Amino acid sequence: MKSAKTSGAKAKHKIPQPDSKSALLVTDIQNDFCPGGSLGVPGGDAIIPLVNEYVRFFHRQGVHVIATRDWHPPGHCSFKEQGGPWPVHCVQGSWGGQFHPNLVLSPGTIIISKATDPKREAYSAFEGTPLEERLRELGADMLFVTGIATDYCVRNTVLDARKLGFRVVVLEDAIRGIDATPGDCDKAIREMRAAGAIFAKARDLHL
Ligand code: VGL
Ligand code: ZN
Repeated sequence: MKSAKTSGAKAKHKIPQPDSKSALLVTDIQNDFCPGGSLGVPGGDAIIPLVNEYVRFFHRQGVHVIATRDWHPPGHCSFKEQGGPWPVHCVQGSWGGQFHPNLVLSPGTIIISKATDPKREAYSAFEGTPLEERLRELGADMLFVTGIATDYCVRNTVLDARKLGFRVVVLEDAIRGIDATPGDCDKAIREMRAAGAIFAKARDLHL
């Protein structure tokens, strides 16, 4: 990133650029959320090359990189076998729970594990985790968000971040959703915008 030049075409309102008070959130890029996984999101793996670019770029800028993972114990309440809505996925220590092998995280990436309580569903990366505390320690006031799934973890994490007073930029070319009911992702995007999240693409950043 060089100096802040406003690229004429679509600078309706200025897209905030990452700085040392920003964090990049890489949400749940795990095998089970990618094609071939038990809860494979169509195109879930297709965002990985761009996510890797964002990670490299943000890391070079001194931005903190935080990777979240859905990290269920066996028998978690979100599984169908327990009466929940989902197939067994992202079980602690399993292949499906591992980050996708194509994902390249930066040295020093902070890992946040979520939904580890067998009796509680938690889509937001803030729910029952030290994420807020970590961000406050780092002095981060702005989050750039990538990952899976737009209509679950990304949505809930973004809405919580807004409630907690963080500025949020959703990197819309690096998120993918489940869309179990078609329209879920669009609805989630509307809700995130209504909550004050800004949407940006790679070309809006001075990469
Ligand atoms: C998620 C479905 C089931 C998510 C987690 O984090 O987006 N989605 N468990
Ligand atoms: Zn889950």
